[in-house]
Amino acid sequence: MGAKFKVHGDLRSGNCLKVKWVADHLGLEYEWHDVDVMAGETRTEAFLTTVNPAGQIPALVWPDGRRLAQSNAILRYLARGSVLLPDDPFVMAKVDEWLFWEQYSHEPYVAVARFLMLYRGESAAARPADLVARGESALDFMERALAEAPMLVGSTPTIADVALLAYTRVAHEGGFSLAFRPNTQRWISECESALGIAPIGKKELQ
Ligand SMILES: N[C@@H](CCC(=O)N[C@@H](CS)C(=O)NCC(=O)O)C(=O)O
Repeated sequence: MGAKFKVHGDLRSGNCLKVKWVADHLGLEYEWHDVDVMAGETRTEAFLTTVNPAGQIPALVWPDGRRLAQSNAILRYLARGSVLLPDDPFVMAKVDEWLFWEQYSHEPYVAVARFLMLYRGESAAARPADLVARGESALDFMERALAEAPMLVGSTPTIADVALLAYTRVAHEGGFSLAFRPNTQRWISECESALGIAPIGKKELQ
């Protein structure tokens, strides 16, 4: 894997936790550097020039100056050659299918609703109706997929599961309920157990 890299991230952010979970599960050596988004730390001149010109976390920086951003691109890179990203071209493409879907059809609704409530202190009732409808629809889509198969791709967790786990397990913090989504609840518990992540808890999944 090469030299120890630095992960710039925030442990409250699902996008950042994805990276931590994969690095920890694979036993990679890294240094974690906490970044406070709400304090504007991703927009300083130093951050933009030395970490990520796009002003976002997670972002990886290597001692030789190489940098990598976008959570799912980072997952793909860190997990290459491991059980989390099987080496079969079609399986890889199915993993990518979920990674792109997560960033376009799930995270912009489920994670943004959480941001509004958790970071901005807004109420569930104040969430925009379209955001709620799209978030519910994303969670329904996952519930249907997980009725058909143990994991999103195949029978053991891949980075597709890691990417979707990040904001799905805390969907309640964005005002969504998993109470009537038993397949999703089962999948969350199995992913947490397989990845060695402390369980979010039954109450939170209701
Ligand atoms: N598509 C990006 C999204 C990254 C993102 O939205 N990061 C947030 C924290 S979760 C951030 O850095 N926000 C700070 C800002 O935009 O100024 C990814 O998957 O890494």
